Amino acid sequence: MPTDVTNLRKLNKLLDLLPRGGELKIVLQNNPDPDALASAAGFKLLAQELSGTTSSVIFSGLIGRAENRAMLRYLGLSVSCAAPECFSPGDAVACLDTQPGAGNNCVPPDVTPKIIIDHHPLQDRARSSPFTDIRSNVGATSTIITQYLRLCDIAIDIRLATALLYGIKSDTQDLGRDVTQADIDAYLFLYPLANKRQLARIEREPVPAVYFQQLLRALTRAEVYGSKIVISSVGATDSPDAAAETADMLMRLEGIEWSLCVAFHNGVAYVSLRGARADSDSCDLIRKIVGDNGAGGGHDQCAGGQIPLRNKSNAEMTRRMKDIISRTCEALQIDPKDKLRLTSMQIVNGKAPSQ
Ligand SMILES: [Mn+2]
Repeated sequence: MPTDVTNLRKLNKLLDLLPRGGELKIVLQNNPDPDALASAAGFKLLAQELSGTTSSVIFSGLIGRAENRAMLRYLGLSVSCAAPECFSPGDAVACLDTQPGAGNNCVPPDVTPKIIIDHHPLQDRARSSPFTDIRSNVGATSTIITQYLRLCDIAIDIRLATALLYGIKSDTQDLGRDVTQADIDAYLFLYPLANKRQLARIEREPVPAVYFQQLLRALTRAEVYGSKIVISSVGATDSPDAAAETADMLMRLEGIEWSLCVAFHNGVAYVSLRGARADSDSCDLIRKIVGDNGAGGGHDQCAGGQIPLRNKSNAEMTRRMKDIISRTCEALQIDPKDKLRLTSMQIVNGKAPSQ
């Protein structure tokens, strides 16, 4: 049980801000992942127990990944899709696993959230919120939420424990990426409370045929630039999460330092970037790649960006992909002509050969 004084002080401030017996809108990132969904369920319980606050969980986009839908089903958390018009100026809003200004949530520009709990780098717009607990070094928002629940001695049932455990597990790739002692402590606390058999089922949730078709497309298109980075695109998809999933998978290619994958969904290019080394600074690289065209952020080994498209045409997607590749090569000082298609590469001594 952590007796962290900072957490206690923050908890007192949180108590002042939660609408007592009132309503709270919990806003997550667009297309939320397991960390965001588990954090929402945990914070909803915290607000209910502390102040009798009733929370609704909202986001834009969809829950694409089969595993995430399975987790939500098991968790029994009701969520709804938000449009900007469902916010009123007087609303009590809490942002979890995202912040205003991050470019990946539906908080309108004129709404200041009362509460922000996140583990992504601080955004300027977040500074005007009365309560912020933003710890960019922590591996998952679920870790922070678990700390609050423990601090308040609130019982975490088997479903919530399983979800929070999965949130930490998936954001840190089984405690192997962007992880701190706080994540490990939360993980070890949750582990005995969680349903491991159910978690294994969630992680092996059946996927539709289109999943494999998309995968084939991404593998066929994958190219290694300068023996350093593998870049691919899943093309137009119903599941923007496919970019992150494919970037994770391509990161396993031996000999490379980076992996990047793009998914085009509903007029937006979703860019996922992964770095092999613990000090990769993916956050800096994604910002260089996205530039002024959109928004991006993340951690050392894992980052993401969103770039709005001018239209949904194939020509626009091709143009955007070319721009992403040229910006990436420029940032990494690679000659864009120094490239090899993944499917025709020969592996020499376990390393991706250069041309
Ligand atoms: Mn997260």
